[in-house]
Amino acid sequence: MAQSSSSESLSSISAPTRQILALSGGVGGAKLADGLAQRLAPGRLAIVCNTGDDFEHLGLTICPDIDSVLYKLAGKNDIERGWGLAGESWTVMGALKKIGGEAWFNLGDLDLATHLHRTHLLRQGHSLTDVTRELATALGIAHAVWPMSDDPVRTIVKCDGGELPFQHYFVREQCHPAVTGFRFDGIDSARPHAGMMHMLESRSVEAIVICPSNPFVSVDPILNLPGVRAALKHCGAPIVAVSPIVGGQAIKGPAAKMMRELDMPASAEAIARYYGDLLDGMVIDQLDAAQAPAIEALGTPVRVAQTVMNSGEDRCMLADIVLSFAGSLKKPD
Ligand code: FO1
Repeated sequence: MAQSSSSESLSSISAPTRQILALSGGVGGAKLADGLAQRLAPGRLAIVCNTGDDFEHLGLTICPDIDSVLYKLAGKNDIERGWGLAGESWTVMGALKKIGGEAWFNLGDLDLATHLHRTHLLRQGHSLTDVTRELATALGIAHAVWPMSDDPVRTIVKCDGGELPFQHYFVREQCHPAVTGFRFDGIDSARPHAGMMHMLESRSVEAIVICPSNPFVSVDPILNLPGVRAALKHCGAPIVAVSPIVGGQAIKGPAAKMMRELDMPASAEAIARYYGDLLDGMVIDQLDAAQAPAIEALGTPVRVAQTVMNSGEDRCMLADIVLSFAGSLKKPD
């Protein structure tokens, strides 16, 4: 027995497993997060989710970007809609509408269980991290899925006509208003997720993957948390972003429209410029291969690949490409 315990103790002091940190928001983020989760064992991957889209609605705390990752990794997400659960029904929403309740934000009957349980646990004082872990475990997910912070951060979209909370812009107004900028309420006092900061500060992170998510409303809320940019800069691991813009379009969501409204070309090159020297590499789609030289001229190495993910195989292929690209960019220790 002693022997096994000493050998166990020996193995336990071996070099800590270096992890991949994925920053995710929206549908595109969840897809690549799923590909990475298929390829990496639970101890090798941590997925940090944007919580700027979260909001209190009908007395419930709604966390769309966390749920997109949870449902995707559990294989229960609705492919068509890109959010929510497959096999959903809308009985409660129909009844709510009949009695004059707010029905602009569609909460499916199955999805409501998530919001009811999460809200109940949060009201009991559990952290969003613990609640997310409980939901992940219940969904059979072993990978670490973390909120970017346990403190509330709320994305406010500045438009010509004033400011809108994110879901009002995205769902109620269907992204029609022209954007002029963004604000993240609560971000100055929000503490970045402790697990993420530990990975970055202990240099136990092997690479950081910025998933193909909207840079303004899915990635910036994470990057702008106090101390995150500095921790990323000094963590010694390569940072690779996958362009969310393919052929001048966002695969899903308002990223391209927002870029045009912010006087930026809706291009992979403009995304590279936007992230600037934060990136050690960028993966762009084959459709945008002609932009590779201009991006490399910025000092950002490029890998051209199929970044559009329409299947589990696509998600794993892109994950493989991103991981091998990051490995080739390893920074000198
Ligand atoms: N998006 C919509 O376009 N319409 C909806 O009614 C809607 C409801 C909804 C409910 C729960 C949830 O987790 C997500 C939901 N989404 C809806 C998507 C959500 O607005 C976006 O996924 C993110 O906030 C942006 O990626």
